Amino acid sequence: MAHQWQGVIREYQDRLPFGPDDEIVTLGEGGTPLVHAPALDEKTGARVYVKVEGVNPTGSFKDRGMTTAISQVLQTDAKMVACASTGNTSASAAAYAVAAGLESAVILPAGKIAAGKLAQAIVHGAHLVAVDGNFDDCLRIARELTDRYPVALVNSVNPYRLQGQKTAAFEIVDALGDAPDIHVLPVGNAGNISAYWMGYSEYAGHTTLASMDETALHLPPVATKTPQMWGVQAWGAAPLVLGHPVKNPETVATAIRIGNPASWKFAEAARDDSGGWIDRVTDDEILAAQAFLASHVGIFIEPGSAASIAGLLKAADAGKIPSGATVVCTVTGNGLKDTATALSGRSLDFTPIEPTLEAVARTLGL
Ligand code: AN7
Repeated sequence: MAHQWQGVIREYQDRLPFGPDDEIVTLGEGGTPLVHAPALDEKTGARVYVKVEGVNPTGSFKDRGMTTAISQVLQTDAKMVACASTGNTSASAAAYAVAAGLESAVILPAGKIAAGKLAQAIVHGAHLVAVDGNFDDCLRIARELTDRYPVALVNSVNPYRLQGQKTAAFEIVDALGDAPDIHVLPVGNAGNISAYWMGYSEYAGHTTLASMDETALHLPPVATKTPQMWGVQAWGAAPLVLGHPVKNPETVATAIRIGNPASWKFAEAARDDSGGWIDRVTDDEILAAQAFLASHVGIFIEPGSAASIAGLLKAADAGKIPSGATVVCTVTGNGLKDTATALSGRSLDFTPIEPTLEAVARTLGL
């Protein structure tokens, strides 16, 4: 029978705080590929899958949480949504606001947003505010703004965001038949690691700090276990590794350039309750991992996403990956959002040659 994927709210409605008659806003998010990556098996001795979130409608995992957050806003009087963002949240909020018939305001750290993400906010008609500060400053302002004015906050401190994002864990268990042994993902504001842990836990029949009581646990368990959660931060933006906020976070991976994560407590609980850890990787390791996935697996991801692959490879080098373990790495955003970083440091020669077969063949060394 013909079936088109209905977006995460309809696909997982019995596990989300929406009824069948509630009006919802969706762009068809979720249902993303879980790709087996033999090149990563070879590097790690495990069986490694990559959850490719860059194929979501706006090119990142944020869409899973935006369908739920914006659908909940429809139940209120708010006519405008707002968020602080390192880029992907603003792209997603702007797009889903369009679909909902709402206005959007995005508060961004000036000069630190990848070009593709900025273009998305602009073409979707967001009110753009560039602040002379970092993401943490922007989030403080977004919280104050939405406290003071009739504007709804759609950052991941809005609990509906994590509700939507937990569906990625459901999809992985549905695809593999059970939870993996290890789940690796990049950590910035720490919402996603908290959401995955919630999803895995609810599928195994228990709740977490981030669960919303009325929705969790009225269904039989689907998974027999939960994975260890391994989080990866950028070296210069690693508050959860250091155990204290970082005042001036810096990394080439602008998506995760965050010094004081909002979901700090949830992320620590995900780490500790799952028996996992949170580590950090250097910018060089991030860029090498991005290049490796592009050239050995065939998936082009943004630098922030590459933190998970870099963390996996670092753990493999340290002998931390049990042989034969099933490992899932979430790659959170599409490489096309930030081509400048992907191409920097490469020597490219685009000098045109004569328009003949001979000249082309000679150039190809054939
Ligand atoms: C590609 O868009 O915080 O730990 O404002 O864009 O849940 O914050 C983005 C974060 C990982 C980190 N990968 O996730 C924003 C924003 C990509 C991201 C993260 C982000 P969280």
